[in-house]
Amino acid sequence: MAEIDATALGLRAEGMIKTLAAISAEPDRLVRLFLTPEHRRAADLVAQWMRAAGLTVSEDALGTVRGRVGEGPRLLIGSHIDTVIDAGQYDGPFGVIAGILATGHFGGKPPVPIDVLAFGDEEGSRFPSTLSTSAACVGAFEADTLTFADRDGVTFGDALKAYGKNPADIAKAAYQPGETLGYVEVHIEQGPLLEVEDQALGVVTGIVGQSRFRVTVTGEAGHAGTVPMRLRRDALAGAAEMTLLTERIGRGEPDMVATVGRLDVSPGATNIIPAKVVFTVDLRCMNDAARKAAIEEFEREARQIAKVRKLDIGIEHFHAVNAVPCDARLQDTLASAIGSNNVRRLPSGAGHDAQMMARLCPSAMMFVRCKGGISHNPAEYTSPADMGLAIAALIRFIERFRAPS
Ligand code: HGY
Ligand code: MN
Ligand code: MN
Repeated sequence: MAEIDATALGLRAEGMIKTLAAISAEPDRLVRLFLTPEHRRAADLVAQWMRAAGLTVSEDALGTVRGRVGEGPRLLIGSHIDTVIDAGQYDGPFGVIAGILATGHFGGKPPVPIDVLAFGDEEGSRFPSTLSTSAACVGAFEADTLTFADRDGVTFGDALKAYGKNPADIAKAAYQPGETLGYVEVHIEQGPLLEVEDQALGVVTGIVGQSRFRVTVTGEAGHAGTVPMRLRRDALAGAAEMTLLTERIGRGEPDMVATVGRLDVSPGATNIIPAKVVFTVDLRCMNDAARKAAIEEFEREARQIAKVRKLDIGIEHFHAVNAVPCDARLQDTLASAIGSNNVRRLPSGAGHDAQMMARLCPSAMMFVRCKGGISHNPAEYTSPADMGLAIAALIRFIERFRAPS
């Protein structure tokens, strides 16, 4: 087996991260959304890297780039190349780059057939969908997703056709039973634990369940100077109270988080009482029952706030995924590949394609330390040394990987 030069691998990964990060819709911040020209350019670059690593490249009906080596049931290694708005450079891309470099280490003859997958819609930054491309791989793509529209009113289906794909082919993207042996994803931790505990790598025990929904609050526009406070139906004041309700609910459970990440006000003028507010809620918890109870609590209390303020309220759920435990056997293989005695095992508060892939085959994740735990932020960073250790551990994982009995 060829020697593993973790330092060289980390430096190669760093160069690839920088090259990919240059592909953005905007000059001053990293924005690379699903089915955009930037996605196309990034997919072409990743395909080029896959071919250079000795992989045979294809693309499925949702644009996932697949690099294949070997025949027969296979190990899947993947992550995503789409980003959030004003993103960091490592969230997603590092997992794809690690998969390519680790698979390429075997010079076309890995001990197990492998597909490296570059998913395009993990973040859900363009359409109100998320994990749609990995959903297609597991045969769980929901057709109504094709009707979802982006901020410009372009539907998922139209964007897919403009990208050169045929929605009628989506079903063919699904791996068939028996085709896959397991899925592994390498990802930055996006949290502070590994850094605080001075661990470069960790093994993920489970991925949090999450719900995303949109709240529309409707009041009445009015003159900011002439309408007395007691006679107002101020949609933003109501939404603000609901935002604090969201925060209170998130604080209510030890491992729950709840976030209002986006809020649009109309008509949005200084001297007009806001008539309508649309905001999103992202609510997560490892305990699915607690998450569902929290949503019921939010809906009940938000409706009460609307009633008292004589506002109308609409709540539309657009994403829900249950918490997923990572496969115990693959966790152990990852821990042995990492090698140190007390490998840190930790849950993921971020969602990942691994959550969806677990519907298809045993799935696991390895985390790599990131600076300050910062992510979804251009300050996101992980060192070439840590990336090299992660890729070396992934290589040893591939060597140690055994098909489920
Ligand atoms: O939001 C998430 O958890 C992931 O980064 N998409
Ligand atoms: Mn990610
Ligand atoms: Mn992310």
